[in-house]
Amino acid sequence: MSHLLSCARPLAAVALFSLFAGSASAHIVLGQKEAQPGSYQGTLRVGHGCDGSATTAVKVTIPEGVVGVKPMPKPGWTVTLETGPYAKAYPMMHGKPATEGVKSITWSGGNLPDAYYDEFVFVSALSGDVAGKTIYFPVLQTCERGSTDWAEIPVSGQPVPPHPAAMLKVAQASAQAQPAAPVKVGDLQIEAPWARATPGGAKVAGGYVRITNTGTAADKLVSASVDAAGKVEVHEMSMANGVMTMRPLAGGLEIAPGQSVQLAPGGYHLMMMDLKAPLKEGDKVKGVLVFEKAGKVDVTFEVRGIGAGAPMPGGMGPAGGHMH
Ligand SMILES: [Cu+2]
Repeated sequence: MSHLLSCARPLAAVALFSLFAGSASAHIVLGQKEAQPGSYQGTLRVGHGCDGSATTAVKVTIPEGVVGVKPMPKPGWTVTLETGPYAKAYPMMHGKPATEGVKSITWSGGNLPDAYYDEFVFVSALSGDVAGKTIYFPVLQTCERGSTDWAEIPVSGQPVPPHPAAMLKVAQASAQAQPAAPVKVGDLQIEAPWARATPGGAKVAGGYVRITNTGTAADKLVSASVDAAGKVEVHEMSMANGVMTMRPLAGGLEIAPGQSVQLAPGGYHLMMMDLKAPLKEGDKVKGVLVFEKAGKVDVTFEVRGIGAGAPMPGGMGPAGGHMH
């Protein structure tokens, strides 16, 4: 940047600088902007002062629904808490419901020069009330000269305001907590369809479901499709030379009368291939299962975290091709 500035004419340099000042990296933000409901460590990143003046205090206001807040002490700074009643009682993992707690944390008395960067940390619990929501932590930054109130709430479809509050996107409560009702088609009952999340841009994902045949004749799962994948195959796992491998199931997966077949990690599964986008925990993936007799049935796969489901069977090595 200094190189750019030295080459640019003074007027252009000013324009360039204000552009940078308005960019996201210049705001006070939370280090982790997406979280699951439950425990959350908030790290406020302060990357500059107020128009060049050193930061001497940082006050964060805790939004409703964020409970059990505790600041991390910071050498050289004095921590002050403001507490008060919550709008309602929040059930806590341990002990009684929380009816009151920390409403704001102020770190003061320190000195963070404009040229330096620092982090201000607290732990908290994200209650079910904020699950699936985007919440905001207003931050008041006080400096040797002046202050900046990072309290503006962005409105979707509009440009980000100049001084936005720190944003946190809270995921929906986990899929396991709310199993979908079984779907019936003919004599078949389809339960708990789910798929594994694909962090790191994997192009394949495992899909799982429980199928019960309540009739008197066998049926077969012959094919499947999902909106999110170019192609879906029904796979089986098998041991070959001590290594777990998988292959498409020729002729489909039979569901005998009176039997349940559980597609699960390490066993039968739907191989979702050529994914159009990564599957993220909390997503819902619409698909269709096709049975020989019962016909087509619409299902919705709940996407769960990478760690979900049964552990991988022993011996499954790189020859397995993909993880599930
Ligand atoms: Cu497979």
